[in-house]
Amino acid sequence: MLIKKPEPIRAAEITDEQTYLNRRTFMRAGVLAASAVATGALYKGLLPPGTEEAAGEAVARKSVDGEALTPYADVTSYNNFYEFGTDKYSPARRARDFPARMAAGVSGGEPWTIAVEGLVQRPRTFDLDELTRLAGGAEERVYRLRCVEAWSMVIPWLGFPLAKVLSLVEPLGSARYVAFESLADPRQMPNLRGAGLDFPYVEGLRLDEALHPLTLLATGLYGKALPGQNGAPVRLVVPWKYGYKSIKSIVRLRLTDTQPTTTWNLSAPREYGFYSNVNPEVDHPRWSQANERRIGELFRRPTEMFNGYADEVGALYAGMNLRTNY
Ligand SMILES: Nc1nc2c(c(=O)[nH]1)N[C@H]1C(S)=C(S)[C@@H](COP(=O)(O)O)O[C@H]1N2
Ligand SMILES: [Mo]
Repeated sequence: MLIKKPEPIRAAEITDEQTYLNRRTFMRAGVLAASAVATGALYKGLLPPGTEEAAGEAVARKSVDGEALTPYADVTSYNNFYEFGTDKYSPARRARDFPARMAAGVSGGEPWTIAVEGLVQRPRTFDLDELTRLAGGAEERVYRLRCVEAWSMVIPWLGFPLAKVLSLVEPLGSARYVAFESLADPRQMPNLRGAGLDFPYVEGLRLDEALHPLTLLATGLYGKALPGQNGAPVRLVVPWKYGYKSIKSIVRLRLTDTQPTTTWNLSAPREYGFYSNVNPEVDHPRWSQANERRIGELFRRPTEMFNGYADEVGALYAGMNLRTNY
């Protein structure tokens, strides 16, 4: 996998997270400056006025505001990935060698590709390495991830803005949404029949959400390639929405003019809406969303509107009723 930032990748071969943090302190200023510049250049004209600048700054600020990273061991052992099991610990056991199996050709074995199709000028299937290169390489982004089950983590992702991918295929004027689809391969995934969900896992974003500079296609975390349990080799990360929007092991993107079906909305429409914005004021029908358990911490903390990204993304929902559009 081609990644633009050779130095931190090597640094992170060291699994010790404190060492990683120390190295990171030296790296991040330069990396973030570079990403802010790239972001500014790319999104001119695609976003409502004001959003672009706010988002560029956000990337830098949210990455350096001093919140402790969730330890690597927790990020990679406490997961939701129903295709590999419905409890938190099965994915780490059952998906750990998923990327290696794919690469070795034991089952599947072809290089990972993502098809980008639908309402676009240039539909295309990308090899993931090629896509990473065309997107300008992977950069580091530290984001909070807030699961709908009221726990959260802080994760240093490696990835590139989804907007870069969309610009490569040139969305048509009629495109209003992006639909995402995960791999659903019974040779790879042991729990496609046991989860009580329809697979492939599908998700969706409004086009302006998909184009927002915070929306990331992640190929790594803690400076390393994504472990299977975290959605290898490529997954979405939408930090202001509940974790289930961040669909794993993506094989297809489709630009549409109608709102895409989403797995959790299909399974329990009253509990999981299309928007799924983190909102402490709108409780899940069966539990409160007012606070959360940060994995590794003792005391619960209050949940923030849009998971703390309100300054950057609030404008996307101006005038919308966030109780009915949950
Ligand atoms: N394909 C797929 N993607 C998925 C899921 C899943 O079960 N299948 N679970 C979601 C949920 S509920 C959460 S909270 C996040 C968890 O990501 P993490 O394990 O990397 O923390 O992945 C999301 N993406
Ligand atoms: Mo979740």
